[in-house]
Amino acid sequence: MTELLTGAQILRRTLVDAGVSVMFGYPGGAIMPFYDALHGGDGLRHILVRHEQAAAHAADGYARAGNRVGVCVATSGPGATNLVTGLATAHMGASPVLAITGQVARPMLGKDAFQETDVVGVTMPVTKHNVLVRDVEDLADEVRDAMAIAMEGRPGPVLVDVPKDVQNQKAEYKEPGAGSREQGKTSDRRYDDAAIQQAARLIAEAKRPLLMIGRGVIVSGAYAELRALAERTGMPVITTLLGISAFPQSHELHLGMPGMHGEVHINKAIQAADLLVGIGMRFDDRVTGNTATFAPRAKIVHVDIDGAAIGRTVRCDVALVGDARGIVQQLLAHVAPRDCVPWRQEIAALMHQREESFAGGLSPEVILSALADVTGGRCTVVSDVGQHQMWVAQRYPFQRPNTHITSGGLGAMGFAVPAAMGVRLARPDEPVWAISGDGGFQMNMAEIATMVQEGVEVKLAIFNNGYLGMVRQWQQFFHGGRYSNTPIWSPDYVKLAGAYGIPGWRVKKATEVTDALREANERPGPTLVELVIEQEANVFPMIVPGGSLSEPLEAAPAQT
Ligand SMILES: Cc1ncc(C[n+]2csc(CCOP(=O)(O)OP(=O)(O)O)c2C)c(N)n1
Repeated sequence: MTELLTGAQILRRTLVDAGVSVMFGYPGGAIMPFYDALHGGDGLRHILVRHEQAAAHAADGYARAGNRVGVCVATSGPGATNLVTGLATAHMGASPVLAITGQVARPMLGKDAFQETDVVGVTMPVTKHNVLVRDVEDLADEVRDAMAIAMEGRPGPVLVDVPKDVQNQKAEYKEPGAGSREQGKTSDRRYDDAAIQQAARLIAEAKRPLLMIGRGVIVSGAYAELRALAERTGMPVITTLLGISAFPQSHELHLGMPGMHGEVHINKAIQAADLLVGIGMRFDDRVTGNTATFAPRAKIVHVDIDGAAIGRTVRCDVALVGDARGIVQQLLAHVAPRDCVPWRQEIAALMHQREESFAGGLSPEVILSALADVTGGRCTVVSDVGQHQMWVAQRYPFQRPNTHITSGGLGAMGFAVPAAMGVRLARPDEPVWAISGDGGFQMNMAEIATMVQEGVEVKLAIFNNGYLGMVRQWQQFFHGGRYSNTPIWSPDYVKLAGAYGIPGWRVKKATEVTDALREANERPGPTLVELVIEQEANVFPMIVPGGSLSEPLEAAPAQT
């Protein structure tokens, strides 16, 4: 006789059979049958976070670091709505997250029942797919389909909403059938040959070509292919914020980050280029500045798995829709060896030393080079949102693939601390550093308790400038220096660490940085380092929002 399981037990079995071993969540009334099914079992570890937003960010970090589905769980109503920022972050960051939410029982649906929120409605614009499961017979296949959708094409978040009575209904558990969607990439596919040849011709003819690569290269694992393409053609490589660590930073062809906080010679190169080959990136406004003046001399070849991204913000001369790895492989067969030495020399001549605004104090440069030294580059850096995020992107010498993780698309403050927990669980063998500002850190610092309770070893660094720094910088530059609600008080972070029972250090001088970071890196368990930096330091260079890449600011503009 086949054994009948409850919906909750089926949900658990489905996840385990799909290879899920860790998930992040928070219980509540409408999801209690599922939590009951988790009790005492093994093979599926549940990390109890302190806020559902953290569960979604942690699942996102896990997904990005592990290139697989990250799972988060919440109850109905407030539990589910607390996931929204995390889902939106995963949506913009192309990260495969599965959210499972409890829902009120079917007879209560639509009756404004206690903790009833139409979460399918609320999350529709921030998920790739979402579904309310009304019949336990469909539950396992809905979860499997959702997981496959999360991974296929441009990855993204999905949500499965399960009414409480469906969790209690009984049904037979059906093993994954032949009918369910296939997971996996399609790198043996053939792409549009004519477009590939046209792209190869443009690459051969261009005098000033540039490769611009984004997170799509990381998602498709196209590191070797990209490197081969760059080395065969001599094209300099620009990595977008989300493309950082898709190409070794120290490689002679690597230039750095473009756009709003890109180095001047990089943006000037874009403006002088006669060909841009964009791969796995979406030409967003932080990259292009004013699109009317962006790369005025360049033909654009755009490779992306998301057809909707092509032609959306900038013109496109050759469109290639598909997996970056497969397309670059195919392109390599048509690209003849060349070098771009005169062009590279031209770019090198545009480089100049920038005056730093750090008058002997603790500079991000000193901090980030010390971190690279003490970790020997063997770590993943998860950054939050703000000035510190830009300093990390500009200065940390990322060498290994997918070792830089940040909320680049949504720009959600509070991301780094919980996301780093997910990264660490996906990468238990290497240090994971969460770098936050004093503002973003205070958004999700409650997760230190999760780290302690669950033994998740995250290293926490706080760049404390006493301000919501990036907003203060904009107020200084564009709002007459009126610092409206950007000074921000912090608790004593060393005492805070003590309250959670973890070691903490406060660093004020450049000479103390290396020792503190080394100790924090080497001590087992979570550790915290507060770095007291100059309060009004600014991120340079800067393109004024909506301005042209040709007009960088390298010092604060005159007050308006
Ligand atoms: C959730 C959220 N709220 C508001 C913002 C707007 N914002 C962008 S950067 C920033 C300041 C960040 O301050 P802090 O965390 O101290 O980092 P810093 O810029 O000083 O390095 C703010 C408020 C945001 N990105 N995310």
